[in-house]
Parts: sequence; structure tokens; C-alpha cells
Amino acid sequence: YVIPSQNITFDDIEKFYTDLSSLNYSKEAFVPRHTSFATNLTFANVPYIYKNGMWEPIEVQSYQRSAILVPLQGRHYNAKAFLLNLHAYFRRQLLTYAIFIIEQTYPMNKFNKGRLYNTAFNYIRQNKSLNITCYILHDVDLIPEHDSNYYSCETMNPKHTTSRVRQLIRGNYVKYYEFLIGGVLILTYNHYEELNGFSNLYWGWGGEDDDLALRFVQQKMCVIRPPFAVAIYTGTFESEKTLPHPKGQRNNQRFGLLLWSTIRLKTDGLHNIETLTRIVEVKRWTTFTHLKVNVDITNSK
Ligand code: NGS
Repeated sequence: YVIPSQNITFDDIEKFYTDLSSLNYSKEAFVPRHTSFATNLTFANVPYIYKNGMWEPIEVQSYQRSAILVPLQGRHYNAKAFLLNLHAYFRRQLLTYAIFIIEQTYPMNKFNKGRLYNTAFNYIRQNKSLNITCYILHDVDLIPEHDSNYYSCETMNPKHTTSRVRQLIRGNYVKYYEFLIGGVLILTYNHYEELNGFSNLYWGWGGEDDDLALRFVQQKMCVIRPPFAVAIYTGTFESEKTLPHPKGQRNNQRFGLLLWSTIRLKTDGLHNIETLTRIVEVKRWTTFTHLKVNVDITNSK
């Protein structure tokens, strides 16, 4: 695990992953500041290539093609720490993958994570040449600590891989409630469609993931989890001054929305996402695709 220096750029990361021979460069750019973590990024002993929008191991065939969906608003430093660490992680697991940073650019005040996920899912499924079979929904501030926490889709059930999160400031692990599916959730195309994705109605922090968990119950879907020993993450943070894992602006309406969640499954979700949001920019890097999204087209010009 490495904590990048504060002034790292997306270009630095791009260069690091496309030019692995420049070891000196990497030493300069990535200064590890937390001694209890390994100080080097290590890769599997398999070279990788970037081909048709995906990263693929050479001479190894992955049986799934995965898209990693990472919602964002501001917090670019978190996105850089994420890219830097997670590319190495995915490569050690020999995944065939593409990362999508889904950034909300309008409105600026309230975050709507459900709409961002639905928008990205809809975009990726229309991009048929990528042929994505596995969707990994990932918080930007979570870095997996254990290489045996496999980022694979199970065809029967969605998988929740975040049971414990280590917070750097307090140093201890936070264990979550049994019902939680937020953090990192890995599911197939069919699962996402059956659930009609996320509700589009949650503005601000909290609840949209619990709403999805209620959809699981309604669709008789069960979540599976890797062993407790490996389902460990580190929560990263924007700067050392802020609290780890910031909760942002809480949504005061979330409990009211949860109460009526089940009657909305068919009408509120992936099916009507095109009437609510618009992708305003697609920027293709080799290390990720950056989608900028207006999540409220009815209230913008
Ligand atoms: C619950 C929230 C979830 C959230 C979880 C963990 O209380 O949306 O905490 O949050 N549910 C409601 O507010 C109804 S965390 O500490 O990881 O930021 O995912």
C-alpha cells in the first residue's frame, strides 16, 4: 500500500503504469508515509498490456471481463491514491479490467451515488465491444489489504467484500453491520438488471446502499462474503487534516425513503436513468476512463 505525495497528477500515474521500467521515477513520485504498510507496489510476474480499452495479462486468459465503477465528487487525491494502488492489486489477481471514474460535475452540492452508478452501468453496457461481464462497485476511499480477497463475480450471488475497514488515524478496524453491502460490491450484469440498479432518489450521504440491500431481499438475492480474515480494507483520506472516510453531507430523508423502498423497485432505477442524467464528457486515459456526469438534467440549463 502506498500513499502518494499530495501533488501527484493523473499524468504521473499514467506514466508509472505505462513505463514500469522507470524505477527512479516511481521512487520520487510515491513517497510512502505510513510505515506499517509495505512500501513497494508489487506486480504479479506477468506483463500487462492495454488493449481495446481494457488491461489484460499477456498469455493468460481471464475468465471474466471486469469494469470497476468508482463514483466521485471532488476528492481527486483519493482517486489518484486509488488508481495507484488498485492497478497493482488487480494485476496481482490477473484480472482483465477497466476502471471508470464517474465524477459528478452537476449539481455541486449534493452527491447522488445511485445515479452515478446507474449512469455508468448504462454507458458500459452500451459499449458492447468491451464485453464486460462483471461489475465491481467500489468506494474511492477503500484500498483492499489482502490479495486473497478475490475480485471475481459469482454468478449465483452478488459478493460484498468489505467486512472490516482500518482507519489510519484511529488505527483500528471498524466492523460493520450484517446488512451492509456498501463499500465494495461485485455483481454480474444480470444481477444489476434484475435489481433495476440503484434508486435514483438518494441525495447526500447514506442509505442508497441499504436501499439496494432491500432490493436484494425483494428479488430473493443473497449476498455472499469472503472469509473475515481477508475482507480487510484501509480507508484512505483526502489530506492528513481531514477525518478518514468522510461522511459528507448526510441525507436527512434517507430513513423515510428506505421505508418505501420495495414499492419503487420497478419504477425507480436503471430503467429511467436516461431521463435524469447526462454524461457531459468522456475522457479516455489508459489508466482509467473519466466520465463526467450531470446527475440532474431537469434542473440544469
Ligand atoms: C450506514 C448508512 C450506509 C453506509 C454505512 C457505512 O449508517 O449508507 O452506514 O458508512 N446507512 C444509512 O445511513 C441509512 S461508512 O461508515 O462506511 O461511511 O454505507
